[in-house]
Amino acid sequence: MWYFVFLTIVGLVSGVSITVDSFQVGNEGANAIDNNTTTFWHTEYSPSLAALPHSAVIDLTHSQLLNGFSYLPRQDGKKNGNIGQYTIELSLDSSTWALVANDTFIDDDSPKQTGFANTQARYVRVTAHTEAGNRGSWSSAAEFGVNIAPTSTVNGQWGPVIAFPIVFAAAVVLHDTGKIVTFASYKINAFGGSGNTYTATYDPATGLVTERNVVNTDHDMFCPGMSIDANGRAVVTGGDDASKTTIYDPSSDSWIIGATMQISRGYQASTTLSDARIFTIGGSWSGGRGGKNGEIYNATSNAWSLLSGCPVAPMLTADSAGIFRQDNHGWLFGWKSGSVFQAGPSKAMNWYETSGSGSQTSAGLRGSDGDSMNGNAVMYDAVNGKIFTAGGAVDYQDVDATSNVHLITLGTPNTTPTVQTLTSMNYQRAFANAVVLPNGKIFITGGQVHAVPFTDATSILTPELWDPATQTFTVLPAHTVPRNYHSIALLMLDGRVFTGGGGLCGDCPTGEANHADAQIYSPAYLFNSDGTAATRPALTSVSPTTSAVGGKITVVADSSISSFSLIRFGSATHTVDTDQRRIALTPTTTSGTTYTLTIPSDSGVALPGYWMLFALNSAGVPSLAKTIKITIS
Ligand SMILES: *[C@@H]1O[C@H](CO)[C@@H](O)[C@H](O)[C@H]1NC(C)=O
Ligand SMILES: *[C@@H]1O[C@H](CO)[C@@H](O)[C@H](O)[C@H]1NC(C)=O
Ligand SMILES: *[C@@H]1O[C@H](CO)[C@@H](O)[C@H](O)[C@H]1NC(C)=O
Ligand SMILES: *[C@@H]1O[C@H](CO)[C@@H](O)[C@H](O)[C@H]1NC(C)=O
Ligand SMILES: [Cu+2]
Repeated sequence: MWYFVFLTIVGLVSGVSITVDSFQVGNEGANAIDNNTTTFWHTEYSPSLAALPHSAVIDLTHSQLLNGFSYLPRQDGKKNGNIGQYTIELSLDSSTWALVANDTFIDDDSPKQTGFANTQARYVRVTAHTEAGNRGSWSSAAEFGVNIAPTSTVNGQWGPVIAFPIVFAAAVVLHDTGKIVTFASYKINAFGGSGNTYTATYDPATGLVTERNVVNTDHDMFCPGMSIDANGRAVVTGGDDASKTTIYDPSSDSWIIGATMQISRGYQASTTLSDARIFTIGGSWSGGRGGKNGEIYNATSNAWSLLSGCPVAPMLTADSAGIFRQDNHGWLFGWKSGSVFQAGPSKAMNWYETSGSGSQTSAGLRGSDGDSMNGNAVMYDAVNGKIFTAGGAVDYQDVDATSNVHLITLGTPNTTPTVQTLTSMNYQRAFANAVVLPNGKIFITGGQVHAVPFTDATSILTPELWDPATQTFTVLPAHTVPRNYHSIALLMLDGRVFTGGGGLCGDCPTGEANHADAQIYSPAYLFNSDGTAATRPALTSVSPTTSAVGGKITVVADSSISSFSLIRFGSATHTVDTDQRRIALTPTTTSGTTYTLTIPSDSGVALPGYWMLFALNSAGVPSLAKTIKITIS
C-alpha cells in the first residue's frame, strides 16, 4: 500500500490552486494537488517539447507559516520528468520571492521532503532546473504538498525537515564537534553492494550537509555492528562486506581499515566494555548463517579474537525466518568486570563474560515479555543498573509489534536481574528508536504497528516520552516523515534529538519508500510556557575534561544548577544504540555556582570514552553539553 504524509493537503477542495509553466494535455498542473497519486502533472512533450527549467506556483489562498515542501514523483513506474535539482521560493504577493531551498532530489519514486525555517507565505514556487536522470527536459509530479509550521511548544516541537543527499541507515554523533555522520550503503539509496559506502555529515552549527563516498576501506558498511571505542572512534563491523572492520576517527575525519573479524557478520550487535575492548555476537544476516558466537576486539592491538565460551545459541529468538533473523540486533550492555548483559531481543536474557575464552550464564526471562526483535533498550540510569525496554515483535517481519515495557535492574554480573512489567506505550512499535534525554526521560519515536521492512504502512508518527519518576508516557507532537526500518535517532550536544533516514530500497517497489532526510526534535525543556526559548544555564568551565573513573571534575556554571547528567555519545543503526547510556550525577561539594562532580568508580558503569555533560537548572532546562572523556585509569 502506498503511503504519504501531507501536513497540508494542498487540494482543490480548499480553494488552493496551482499554475504551471507547461503541461501536456491530460497531465495538467492540478493533478499535482488533487490528492490522487495516480494522476500526475507532466510538462508538454507533444506536439512540442518544453525546455527546462519548469516551475509550478501553488497559491494557498492566504498567508500561512510554512516550514517545508513535499514532492511525490509520478507513481506509474516510469521516471520521465522526475525532478532533480530544484529551488523552492516563497512569496506573500507572488511578485517578491525569497529562496528557501536549493537542493537535488534523488532519482527514485519515493516521497521527498525538504524543509526551511518558518516563513510566512501565501505562494510557493517550485522550480525544476534538471531532470533527475538527465533523460529529457521534462518535469512531472504526482503530488506537491506544503508543511505548515507547528506553533505549540507545550510538548516540544519538531523543526523543519532537513534534506539529505543519501538515504542513511546508521549514524554517529562526533564528540569533538557534535556533527552527525550518517551512512547508507554502496549506493545513495540502495543496499547490497561491496567496496564503498556513501556517507553524509550534518553540521548543526551551520545546518549544512556534506556528502562523501568512502572507498578507501573497501567496505560497504550497510547493516553493520557499531560501537564507539574508548577514544571516541566509531568501530563499524560487517554488514554487506561481512568480515570487515572500518574505524571512523573524528580527530582526523578519516575512515581507517581495521582488522577483519574472525567470523563474518551482518546485523550483529556490539558493545564497548569496561576494559575498553569491544564485544560482538550474532549477525547471520550476512557472511553465512549460524554459529555467530562471540568475539572481542582490542582497539590497541587492532585484533579480533574468538571467545569460545560465548555461544550465541542462548540469545536466539524463535523467529519464523530461522537463524537468518534469530541472532540479529542484540541488546548488549557492557557492565562491570568486563561483563556483557544481553537484555534482548530474545525473551531470554544472558550474561557474557569476556575474560580468557569467555563464558555465558543465563539471566532468566525478561518477565513475561516475548521475543522483541527491533524493539528498544536504553540504560537510562547506569549507576543503578536500570534498563528500559519497549516494543519489538516476535518475528523480524510480517507480525504485529507489541507496546510492552519492562524495567530491568542489574546487580552484579551473573546474578539474575530484577524485571518489572510497566505500563505499556500508547502505541505498538517495531523499528522505533529510543533516546535518553539529559533529565532521564526517554524519547521514543517512529516505528510501525505491523513490522515490515521498507514499508511505511501502519507508521506511528506520534512519539512518546517515558518519565522514570511516574513510569508513564506522554504523547508528543507528530513528526513529518515516517521513520521505520533503517531509521535512526541520536541525542545531540544541545539536548535536541536528531532523527532521520529509513528505507534504502533503491527504486523501491510500490508501497516501499526511501527517506533521504532528517528532522530534529526540541524537547519541551527548551521552551518557556509562552513558547519563547528557555534561558539555558551555561557551563562556563569544566576541569579536567579528561578524568579516570572515580575522578573528580570541577564545574563552574553561570547560574544555579539543580542536577547534572552524563550521557555517552551515541551511535545508532537498526534500532540499536549500545553506546548511549546515562549517569545521573549529584555534586559532592557546592560553593556558589561551583560544583564538584565525582565520576563513578566502576568502568562498567562509566564506560571508557566520550560523554556529554549536561547541567540542568531548577526548571529542568539543560545546558549545552560539554564533552568529557572518561578513562579506565
Ligand atoms: C487524501 O487521500 C487519502 C487517501 O485516499 C485520504 O485518506 C485523505 O483523507 C485525503 N485527504 C484529503 C484532504 O482529501
Ligand atoms: C484517481 O484518479 C484515477 C485516474 O483518473 C481515477 O481512476 C480514480 O478514481 C481517482 N481516485 C480517486 C480516489 O479519486
Ligand atoms: C543553487 O545551487 C546550485 C548548485 O550549488 C547553484 O549553481 C545555483 O546558483 C543555486 N541557485 C540559486 C538560485 O542560488
Ligand atoms: C589490548 O592490547 C594491548 C596491546 O597488545 C594490551 O596491552 C592490552 O592489555 C590489551 N587489552 C586487554 C583488555 O586485553
Ligand atoms: Cu538493514
